[in-house]
Amino acid sequence: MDKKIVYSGIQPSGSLTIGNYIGALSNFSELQEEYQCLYCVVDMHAITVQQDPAQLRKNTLDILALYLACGLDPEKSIIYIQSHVPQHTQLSWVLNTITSIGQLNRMTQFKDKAEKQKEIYAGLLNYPVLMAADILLYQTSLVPVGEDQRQHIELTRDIAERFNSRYSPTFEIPEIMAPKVGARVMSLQNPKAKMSKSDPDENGYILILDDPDTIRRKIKRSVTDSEGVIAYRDEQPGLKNLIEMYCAFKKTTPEEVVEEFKDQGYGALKEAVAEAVVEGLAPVQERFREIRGDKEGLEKIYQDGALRAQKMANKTLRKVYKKIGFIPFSS
Ligand code: AQP
Repeated sequence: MDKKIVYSGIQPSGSLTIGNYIGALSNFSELQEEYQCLYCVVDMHAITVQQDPAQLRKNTLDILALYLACGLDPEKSIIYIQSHVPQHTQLSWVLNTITSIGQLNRMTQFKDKAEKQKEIYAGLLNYPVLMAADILLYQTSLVPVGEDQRQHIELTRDIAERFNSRYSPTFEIPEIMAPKVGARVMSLQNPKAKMSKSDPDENGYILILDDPDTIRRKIKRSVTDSEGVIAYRDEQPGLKNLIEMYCAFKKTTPEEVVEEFKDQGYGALKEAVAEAVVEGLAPVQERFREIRGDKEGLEKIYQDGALRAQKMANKTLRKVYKKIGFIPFSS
């Protein structure tokens, strides 16, 4: 039997945070044995907010190198760059014609991002439709992403079901696969908002590539509360976030962390969290430096990945075009 398909992507809209790492990237490699995985750098998503071209190029290659540094194996997984596979935008156009504007307007991420823009462009509103195309093109069963993407996956399922019932079964209906711990890492400065790579306050996030002193400094400065009690509860969101970060890196549970630190102050917990993050990221950072320096090696991987992805994507796109009544064209 063919392996089930896993699909995920990360935007090169900045340098990756430990939110991206804990919520998504760190879970990718273990899926490679059981599933056929596709991991994409979604550069077309990134341009839904303005990007500096040189920075976009650098961020794209950085993410590719981070994929490999986190254990993705190009022999097992298809690793590629979204703009190298035109079928994503081709399918996205078709899906736009069966997606209601009302539904897109209700997307939380759209509302959050639109608030920060002087002018709102159509690409930002249509972002989730492109994401639906990314997923549906490959007949994906599972999408490993953070909790912030749940609404987009629900929309993807709606769109797929609409297409399937209007024409005939065409798309696999995908499911979200969010991690148990760390599905929503929060900002260190505002623990009610998610940690984001495009946060203008750099003390709000920790980058995967931050050096140890920066990591320690940011965690030391993180916002907690004045309760003075180590507990894992919603009323202490800053502390809750730190405990979850610790759990993600140390593979332990919040209850065990509370037990371990209950007689100590916030300072001791912060120090332990910082050391866990520094230690957890060190091997990834080391491998990243080696891989990022090998420009030709990276190029070979994304070229090969794009060809393999195009082949799979074309199969679905042909079916879709035929079902909606487009005249087949063979070049
Ligand atoms: N704070 C987070 N906690 C857990 N998971 C997270 N992810 C992002 N932030 C957190 C997960 O990372 C993957 C890649 O995300 P993305 O770059 O495609 O888009 P995003 O969710 O919009 O991430 P950012 O960091 O917030 O980017 P910007 O600031 O550019 O919008 C996804 O699986 C996501 O769930």
